[in-house]
Amino acid sequence: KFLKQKSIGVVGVPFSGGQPRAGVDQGPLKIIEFGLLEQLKELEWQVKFDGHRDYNELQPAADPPVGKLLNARFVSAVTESVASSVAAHLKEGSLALTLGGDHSIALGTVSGTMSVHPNAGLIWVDAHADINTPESTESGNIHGCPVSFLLGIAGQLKEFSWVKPCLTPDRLVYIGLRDVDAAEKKILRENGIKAFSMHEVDKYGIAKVVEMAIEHVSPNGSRPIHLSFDVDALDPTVAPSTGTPVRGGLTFREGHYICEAIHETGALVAMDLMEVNPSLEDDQAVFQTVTIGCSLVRCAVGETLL
Ligand code: HAR
Ligand code: MN
Ligand code: MN
Ligand code: MN
Repeated sequence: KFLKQKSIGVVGVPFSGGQPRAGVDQGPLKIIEFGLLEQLKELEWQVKFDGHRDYNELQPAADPPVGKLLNARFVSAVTESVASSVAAHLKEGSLALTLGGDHSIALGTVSGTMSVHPNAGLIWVDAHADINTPESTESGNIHGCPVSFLLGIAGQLKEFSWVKPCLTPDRLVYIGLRDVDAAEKKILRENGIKAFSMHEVDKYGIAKVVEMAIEHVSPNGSRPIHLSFDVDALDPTVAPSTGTPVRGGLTFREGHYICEAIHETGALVAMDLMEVNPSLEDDQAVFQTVTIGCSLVRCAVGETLL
């Protein structure tokens, strides 16, 4: 519907500067090593991948905290570059798939999507709301903040002068939340942002939740959809290798169902797969996490059970 061809542009972002745990930068390399690109080709997608860019060349010589924010200049430079990579794929009419890396990268991916599809809806699947502002963040980790920047409720920082508020609260919906800071709850409430926490998943079931989520951001697939999937939305028993696991998450099937249902809208234009950290937990856990990451992507682009 919004794509010109059955083609996927893959953006690998080996970057961890939005949070303190090393290893999440190895996520994209591992995911591709596990064969994701071949799997996509088997699903009859044309795949464009130019190799992993070395984002370390964008690291500034000095990057002292900006207020509480850590690595602000580095995050800004990387996400600006990611935004243009995503936009380039979308302009060609391809689906943009971004592999993280930490979730600060979504500041770039969503900005890129909105620059090409200004009315796109954003479905944010995560244990966390990632909507802290530079003022409200307690950790200073920018992976907890990208949504506030996108909404323009963060206040302009000169280090992020390239960022344009490109998202409105009515085009944003969350699924999977269960670890939301008090300040974030206030932001969600004050901006009337639709959020389906694990409580709603329990209450209505995943099928109803996804239906309501899609209806909110893209009724009948009428608006392009950007899916930003943080693997920590999944329960740590199914996706253990991630930096901030939280108990009580989505099951294996619930995670896949979200991707399958979004595929069925025919409106998906961009997807992020974020926060896979192959240096956490044992080999078996890493295998499980990377494998599920690959299968979530496949379902989002049309793999079916039958
Ligand atoms: N809310 C906390 C903070 O702002 C924790 C943030 C998130 N961790 C993530 N993002 N993995 O989804 O620091
Ligand atoms: Mn996140
Ligand atoms: Mn998270
Ligand atoms: Mn927390």
